Amino acid sequence: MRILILGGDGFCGWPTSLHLSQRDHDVLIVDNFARRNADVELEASSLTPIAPLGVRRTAWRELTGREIGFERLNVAEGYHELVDLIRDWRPDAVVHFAEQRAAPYSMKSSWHKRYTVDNNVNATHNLLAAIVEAESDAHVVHLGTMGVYGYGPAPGLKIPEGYLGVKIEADDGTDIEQEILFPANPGSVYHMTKTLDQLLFAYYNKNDEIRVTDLHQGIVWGTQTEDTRLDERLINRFDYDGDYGTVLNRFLMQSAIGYPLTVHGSGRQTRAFIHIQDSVRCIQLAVENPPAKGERVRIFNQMTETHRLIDLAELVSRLTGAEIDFVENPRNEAAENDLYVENRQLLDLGLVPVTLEDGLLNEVAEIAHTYAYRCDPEKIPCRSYWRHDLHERVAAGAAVGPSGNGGTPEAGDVLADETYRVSR
Ligand code: USQ
Repeated sequence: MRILILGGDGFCGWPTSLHLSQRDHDVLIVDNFARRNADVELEASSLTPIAPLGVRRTAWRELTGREIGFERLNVAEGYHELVDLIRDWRPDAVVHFAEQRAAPYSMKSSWHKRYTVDNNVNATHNLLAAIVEAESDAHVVHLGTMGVYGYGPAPGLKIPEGYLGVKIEADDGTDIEQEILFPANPGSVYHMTKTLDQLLFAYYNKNDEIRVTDLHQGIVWGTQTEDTRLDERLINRFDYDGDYGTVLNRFLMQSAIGYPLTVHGSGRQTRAFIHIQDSVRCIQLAVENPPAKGERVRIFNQMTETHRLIDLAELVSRLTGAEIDFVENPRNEAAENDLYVENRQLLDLGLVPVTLEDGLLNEVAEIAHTYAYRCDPEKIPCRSYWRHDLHERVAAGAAVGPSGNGGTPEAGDVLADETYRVSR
């Protein structure tokens, strides 16, 4: 198949590009280096030394003889270039990762909120409109998030794969049965953009019969896949900073440098997880098993296990001897929740998950310890606050960071929109 990978230089996009290329698909990456530019803005960088995209592609060609193409394009802004690309290159599938993906980044200031909405919603809508205009039959495979369901559904309810069966009582007393999109309940501006994406997909699927698979992915952990491991020039990124680092990878890195594990609030929040190797395999399964023309948007829950954060912290602590630090939660989220998730469809397509129990120690040894010397502990505290009152308390000098390791944020951390209007 000919596969366009929008956002193919990022944490999920790069290993997906390699995995699909390895399976003899013809891969073309589209990227505007927004993720690398965010590192420049945040003065943070991947724990692992990521090579420039040109070096990555050359290394892949030298090792495997396979070519991965590249087009530099901002999908949210370069609509006409995108139409031309789809018309000329004629992809069978488009994998869409070209969105700002960090919840804390999306909540840093009103500039970041507006950037996340503009970028994500326009990127998705431009793609759908471009497929129609280019008269393409490409299957869209989108990286959505488990966060569209929210973390407060009724205890005991198993979250279905996208659609909820409902019964409504009509005026004449009869029952009307329907399947509707599971009610959206986003927990950040970033997560909200993914719920908006769902409506765009539903509309274009109904009106133009665009074939869409929306993958509601949990929190990805791990760094390397069998392909990125082949050569250090192919290594995948590993984010540990307070904006882009996700919880389990942060705990692994923190344990490697002797930094107390930063558990937000009670630690009784339950979240869904998946290893990066399983993530790329799920995308391959979705690409190779497209929905039929006219079929409604297909939704898979792309996760393999659920855990409470405190249980993860205790597991990492048992394996490594790390201390646990309960820090005041910078987010506005439920202190505690249950999470039961249906994920049959990907298992039925043949997914055999990498479990946390099997892979965790390997990850600590292979990545966190090897590259610990590259860590800047200053970048570890989360300095993005969900609510204005917390912003103001921090501005007034209240300690909201980790109790040790100099994590107390400073007044200057509260970024006003003005700052970004001037500096951008
Ligand atoms: N958390 C901690 N300590 C930390 C960092 C985070 O306790 O040092 C907590 C957060 O408060 C939250 C949970 O861990 O309760 C998850 O936070 P996260 O940063 O690992 O994940 P999240 O912000 O939800 O976003 C990530 C990805 C996003 C993806 C999402 C899947 O950045 O792209 O969509 O995971 S999901 O969480 O299932 O919605």
